[in-house]
Formats: sequence, C-alpha cells, structure tokens
Amino acid sequence: MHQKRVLAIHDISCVGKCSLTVALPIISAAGVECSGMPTAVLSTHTGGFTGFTYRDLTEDLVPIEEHWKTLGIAFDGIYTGFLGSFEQIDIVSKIFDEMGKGSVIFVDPVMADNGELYRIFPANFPQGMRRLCAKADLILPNITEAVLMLGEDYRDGPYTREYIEGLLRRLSAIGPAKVVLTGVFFEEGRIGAAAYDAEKDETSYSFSERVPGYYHGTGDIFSSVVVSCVMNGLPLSEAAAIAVDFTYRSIVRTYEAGTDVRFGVNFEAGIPKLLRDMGLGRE
Ligand code: PXL
Repeated sequence: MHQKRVLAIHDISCVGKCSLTVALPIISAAGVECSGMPTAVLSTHTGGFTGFTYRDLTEDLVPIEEHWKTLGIAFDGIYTGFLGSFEQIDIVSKIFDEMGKGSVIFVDPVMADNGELYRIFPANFPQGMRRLCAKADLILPNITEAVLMLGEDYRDGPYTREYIEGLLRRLSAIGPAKVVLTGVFFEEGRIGAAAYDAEKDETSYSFSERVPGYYHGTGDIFSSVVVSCVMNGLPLSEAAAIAVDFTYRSIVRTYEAGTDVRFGVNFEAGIPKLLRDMGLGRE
C-alpha cells in the first residue's frame, strides 16, 4: 500500500505545543508520513510568553526545496500554518507551484483570533494569506481570519446560519473548493466548526460544549486532525466532526488538570481514541 506523505510547513516553537510540534505527532499517528519544513525556530510560541527567541529560517527555505527537487520526491499533501512574513508567503506559494502539482493543498491562514490580527503582523498581512488561500484545495480559517481575508468587519457571535454560509461561499470564491471554518456558534455554551464543500454545495456543522478560557495551539491541533482524516480518505464532514471532538477533549483534559495553558493542551492522551474514531489502529 502506498503510504501517504504530507509536507508540513510551519515554525517550530520548541515549547508550547503548536505548529510543527503538533502537526508531526498527530499526522504521524494517523499513519501518514509527515515531513517538515521549519520556517523559524522559537523558544516558545508568541502567545502569552515574553522574551522568546525567534530565528528566522526564510533563507533556508529555497535551498531546502532545491535539494528535495534533486531527490525527485513528491508529497500527497502540503499543509501550511503560521508563516512569519510576506517573503515566506511568496516562497511557500512558489513551493505549491513547483512541488504541489499532485498534492492536496491545505492552508491554515494562522494570523488572528478574537477579532484581532496577532500584533506581530502588519495590517495588510491578510491580503498575503488570501493570495495563498487562492491556491489551496482546503482552507481552515477561524472567523477572524476569514473576515480579515474578505475585507469585512468582525462581528461577535452568536452567528446565524445565513451569515456563516455566506462567509463559507465568499471564502470558497477566493479559490479553495473546500473550507472548514472554526469558532462557529449559534448559541452560547456550544462552539465548533462548519465544513463546506463547494462542488457538492454542502455544509455540515459540528459542535461541542464551550470550555472557559483560551487554549494556545488548539487551532493547529484541529487543522492537523482534519489533514490526517482527509489524507486517510474520510469525508470532510466526518473529518471536521472528529477534529472538533478531539480538540474539545484535549481542552477539557487540560482544564481539569489545571495546568498553565500557555504550555498547550494535553492532546497526546487522546490519540488512541482519535485513531479509533478514524477507523485506524486495529492492525
Ligand atoms: O498556534 C499558532 C501559532 C504558531 N506559531 C507561532 C505562534 C502561534 C500563535 O500564536 O505564535 C510562533
């Protein structure tokens, strides 16, 4: 059997469980080879810590790709997350053109939450991410990232189905045939994701209970599970439902443990159930 291979292009935040330290274990556990292209090395992620180190690896990205081209390797999927600059967006866009011909392209336009662009990004950064999303097969924005890329004002929830389905269609019109939008809620106390397939013009929703607090890295956990499910051939609606449940359980486990949330959530303990939900792990 052909083992699928995904290239994950993210920073590596050494401590704090996000980006590559989440994508690698989750995608590997799902039986998919996960190659990594680290865009930067940080001592921790940028959310909630001060004094973190940041070594930019922009200069290494093209030589890494050039070497891979000499090896004749191909990727079944390319999955990008946090990118630190317009230059990195342009390089990744070129990697999609040069190495992504037969690949499913997943873009998580990590840059904002709760109505605000992360402070490290310039105000026009969403336009760069929009250009990258135009080349993707599947994008995974949260509501803030979605409205910033669409040039619309941020609204607080609860949302209506009409509003969410309008957002999904406008996002898909940028280019991607599939959109998974996170942070969707129609009532207080429950939150989840909407998955839209433009070819079928179908939208599905998955919700869980909302746990109080803000949990770093959970967007990357969610997206890594969706990537893992899609690469294993699961339908998008099922992929989103499994990812909502896995992320929710990781948050609850962490909330109950009362640990410092800056260090990320305990997703590791949920991996055996994740594999069962995906129909794997019975070998
Ligand atoms: O989880 C997203 C993310 C990834 N990488 C870095 C971050 C963040 C969110 O803050 O700071 C470096």
